[in-house]
This record gives sequence, C-alpha cells and structure tokens, in this order.
Amino acid sequence: MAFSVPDLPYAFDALEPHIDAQTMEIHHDKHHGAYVTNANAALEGTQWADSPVEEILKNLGALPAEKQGPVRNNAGGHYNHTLFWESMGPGKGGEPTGALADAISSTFGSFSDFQAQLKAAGMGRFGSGWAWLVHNGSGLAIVSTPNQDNPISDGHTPLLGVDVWEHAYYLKYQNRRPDYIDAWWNTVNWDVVAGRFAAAS
Ligand code: MN3
Repeated sequence: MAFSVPDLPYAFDALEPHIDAQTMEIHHDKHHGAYVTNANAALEGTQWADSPVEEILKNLGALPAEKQGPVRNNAGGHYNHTLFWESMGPGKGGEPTGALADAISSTFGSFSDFQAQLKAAGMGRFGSGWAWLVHNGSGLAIVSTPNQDNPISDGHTPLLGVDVWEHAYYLKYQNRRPDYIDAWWNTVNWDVVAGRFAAAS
C-alpha cells in the first residue's frame, strides 16, 4: 500500500509558543506531503511498493541504483517526519523517568549534559538534517544525519530526533537554530521516547 501522511496527533497550534502553527501546517501538509508523494512515485511498480518504510530504509542498497537516491530522501523524509510528529505533544517537555532517565544519566552524565550534546549535534549539522538519540545495539548514543537520512539505515534504532532543516524553524526563529532547539525541548513526549527505548533494549 502506498504511503500516506498520518494525521497530526494534535492541532497545528498545539505546540505554541514553542513551534508556531503556520510552521506546523506547512511542515506537515506541504513538506511531509511532498516526501510521501515522491516516495510513492519512486517505489511505484517496484517490488518494494508494499514494503514497510523501515524495511526499505534498512535495505537501501538492495534497491535499483536509480531508485536509491529518491527513496533515501523521500521515504526517509516520510519516516523521519512521522517519528518527529509522534515525539512531540502539547504540555510535554520536562525530563524522562525510569529506565530511560537512568540510561541517559549513565551514558551522558546527566540529563542536562545529554541536552547539551544533542543540541551540539544539531548545531553542528551543516545545512539540512537531523540530530538523534539512538539505541545502537549496546546502549544510547547521539548521532546526526544529513538531509533525510535516518540512523535506521546504519543499523541503529532512532528514539528521538530533532529536525534542524530551516523549514522546521525559519518562520519563527529565522537563523536562530539554537533558540529553536531550546524551545523544542518543551514539546518532547518522553512517554513515547521511553516506549521506543523499552522496545529497543
Ligand atoms: Mn522537516
């Protein structure tokens, strides 16, 4: 079945004032919409047309050479944004609890050290891309990917990602990517992230 853009699990303005409604609407309807349209066009008529997106991204090298670029970018964009919308919510933020909190502290030193390192990964991504908290098979790690690449293609399990493409923040924050990342923490749904961590552990 062809991919479709999932409905946002909250209203466009639900993440105000941290992420503005106009950015959310354009980002979800136009940007995510285009990734879905282009991914479906690239996969149509191939043996991968009905495959789960995770399966496709884990096996990009198995695709026909001329499909690899378009699928990497557009199926990647679909996967990344679906995960991104689900990782946020109104009235969220704060800090994780339980096993995820313990793992973050033991891996990065403290929650604030973790926040600083993820922010640095997002700031250090030149141009467009993402910064991620992943489970790498043995524990937690922070990675960054260009464009719409996803750590799943490197064998890692993404737990949380922050979109640092300018389209994610430019209307409200202009060139101030650090301010956007600082505000984005107030939207993180740690229950969802903890669920991914439990499934990956
Ligand atoms: Mn985006």
